[in-house]
Amino acid sequence: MLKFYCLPWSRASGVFWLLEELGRPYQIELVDTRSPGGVPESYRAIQPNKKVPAIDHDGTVVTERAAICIYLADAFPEARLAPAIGDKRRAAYLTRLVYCDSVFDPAVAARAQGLEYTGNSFSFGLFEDMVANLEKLLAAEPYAVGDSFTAADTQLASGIHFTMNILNVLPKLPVFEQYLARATDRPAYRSYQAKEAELARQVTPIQFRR
Ligand SMILES: N[C@@H](CCC(=O)N[C@@H](CS)C(=O)NCC(=O)O)C(=O)O
Repeated sequence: MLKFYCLPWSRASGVFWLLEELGRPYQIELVDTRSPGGVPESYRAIQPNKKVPAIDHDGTVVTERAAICIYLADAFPEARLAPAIGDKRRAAYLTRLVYCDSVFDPAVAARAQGLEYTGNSFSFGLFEDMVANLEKLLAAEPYAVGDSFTAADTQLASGIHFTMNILNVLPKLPVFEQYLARATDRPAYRSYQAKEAELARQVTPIQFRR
């Protein structure tokens, strides 16, 4: 049994998309982190910071988006969403998948909050360096890792989509728009979107800061 602890339109979205890509049955557990009452303390036993996403695979709990994606893509190799150990592309795959959480997300969050800092003040470095890196990468390769779609793309494309089209923090560069068009033109993306929109009706609506 695969259980997915999630909240629609949140940092759980990339994992939601990945689960649809896997094509395996899974059960959704809604965790309404936006509810005025907050998340029950009991959820800390699953996710120590009471955040989403988390998964429980046959009793094994995995938290942190990058770890969840690496775990799932390796656990279900038939979905062909990760280069196998020993494959030369594995290094770039891990680097780019983890980059989404360790550099991209915090650099965008810092920019959104108007934080002023120098490149060596935080491990994620400067927003401009992150944008330049992704622009160069996606101009050179159609996907996060070469010619094929991997679990790194569910993270990178969902992050780019949310921060560029919804938060309006990431610049709308043609290379990002073209990448999004390519990466999201997939049946699993469409089914994930439909399911997420349906679930969004059952939880506290998302509010954006102006
Ligand atoms: N480091 C976690 C962060 C996940 C995260 O920030 N989740 C947000 C979703 S937008 C959350 O649960 N926020 C609710 C809260 O902080 O109370 C990961 O990468 O999995």
